[in-house]
Amino acid sequence: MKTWDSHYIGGRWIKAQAQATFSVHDSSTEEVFATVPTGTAAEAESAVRAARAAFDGWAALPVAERADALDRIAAGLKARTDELAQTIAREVGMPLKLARAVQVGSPIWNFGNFAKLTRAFEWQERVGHSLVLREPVGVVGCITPWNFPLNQIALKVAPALAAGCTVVLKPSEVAPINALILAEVIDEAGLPPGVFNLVNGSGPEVGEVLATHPEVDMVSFTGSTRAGRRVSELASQTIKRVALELGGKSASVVLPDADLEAAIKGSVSACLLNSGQTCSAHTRLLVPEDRLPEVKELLRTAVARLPIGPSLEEGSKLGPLVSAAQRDRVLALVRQGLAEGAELIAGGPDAAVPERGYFVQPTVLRVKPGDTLAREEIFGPVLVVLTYRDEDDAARIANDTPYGLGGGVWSRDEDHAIAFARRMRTGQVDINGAPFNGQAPFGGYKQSGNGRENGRYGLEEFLEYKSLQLRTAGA
Ligand code: TXE
Repeated sequence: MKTWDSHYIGGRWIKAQAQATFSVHDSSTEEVFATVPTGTAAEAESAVRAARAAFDGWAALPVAERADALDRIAAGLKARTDELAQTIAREVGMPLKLARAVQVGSPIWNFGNFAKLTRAFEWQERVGHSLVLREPVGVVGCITPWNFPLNQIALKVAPALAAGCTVVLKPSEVAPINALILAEVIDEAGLPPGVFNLVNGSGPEVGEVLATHPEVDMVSFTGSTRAGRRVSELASQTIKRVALELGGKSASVVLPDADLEAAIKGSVSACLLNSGQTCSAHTRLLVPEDRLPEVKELLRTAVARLPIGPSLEEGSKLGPLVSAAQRDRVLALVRQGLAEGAELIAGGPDAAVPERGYFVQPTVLRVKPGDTLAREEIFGPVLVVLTYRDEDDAARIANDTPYGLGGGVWSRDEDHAIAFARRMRTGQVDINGAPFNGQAPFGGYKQSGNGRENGRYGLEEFLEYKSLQLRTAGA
């Protein structure tokens, strides 16, 4: 077991004040494999001061130097790919091979991509007699969750640093080790002291300092709607900028002219990636009423192709959930749904699972609009099926949720699918299972959040506009 006892503040590893620690569990074995310190409000304060002190210098650096620093971080992460993949597979439970590609490959790519985007970015433009400048927003507090822990950090820290902001990161207390490895990589990359700071700790203790502190200009949060609402309320006192990436209840809509087999297979994968612990997972499947019997058969076949197992075992397609609390929450919701009359199609809360590890069998249920399971984010390997009469009905059901993060549309006619996608009140729609695009904006409508991450859109989140009015009009 590894004991981490320090925070990274002002370019140095500073021994934690408190004795208390968070235990980090291997979600496949339930064993504690590391501990991290629980940071204090004073430590969060000191990290904010360090970030503030470093801001002017970092913001004034030539863009190319900041971009080079991001490239060094990408290279440092790449060199530690095996260790990071093992760590995240144990923390989160995602099968190792997939964790290597998704949980480690994506953050490396994102650090490199933000380096490129920064070099190519138009930092100023003429508008009539004005010169419009883009400048960093200032000190940024980043609060991140456990489901894609390093990538969610990368999507904030990389563009913030690229923009010229300085950062205080508070990662999830459930999956914090990958962030400590990142801090070691950043330390080796030789950034000026205070540009990047890491304080582990709880949301209420460390996170809330970042949300309230007057010297923090922006807070970028990913996590639950509950915590996001709290962060927003606290941040409003100092009118700081708030970016929120929250929950979802995204619909995969199978139109009547879709290739049904491909649509069901693709929808099941888009729901169950990371055992359903993905904010943009397609967790509601909408199918034409008269196709339901075929759909049920196809669903059973698709789910049977995804055996659960320990994350470090070859052959596991789905791992456990991240924690006992998360497993219990998911099982309780499914039981509530069954008590309300949901029909079980596959899996279920009583299906056999390995003795050790926070496992839940992938579960498919038929529900009706308005049911708890049709509306609440479950955040586990649970797909609910809803039927529709016609496309107006499908559009109404697809939009009948407080969220609007992801979604999918399936049709043999791409124009038909695009026309339907335009009716969906959501930030991303995958047509016929098309893959994720790291350059395209990612973020939510409605209660799924505010702001966008990924690519150029993600970089612009961390920038202010400044207009200079000139006498030399049009020059
Ligand atoms: O998230 P929390 P939890 C959803 C999903 C899941 C549920 C609970 O439905 O089942 O949330 O997960 C920090 N001030 N998502 O409880 O608590 C916290 O320390 C400041 C969706 O683990 O929101 C952590 O760093 N910060 C989601 C981060 O918020 C606070 C990913 C997320 O933890 C805080 C994760 C506070 N008062 C969960 N309270 C997604 N959108 O991908 C907590 N935090």
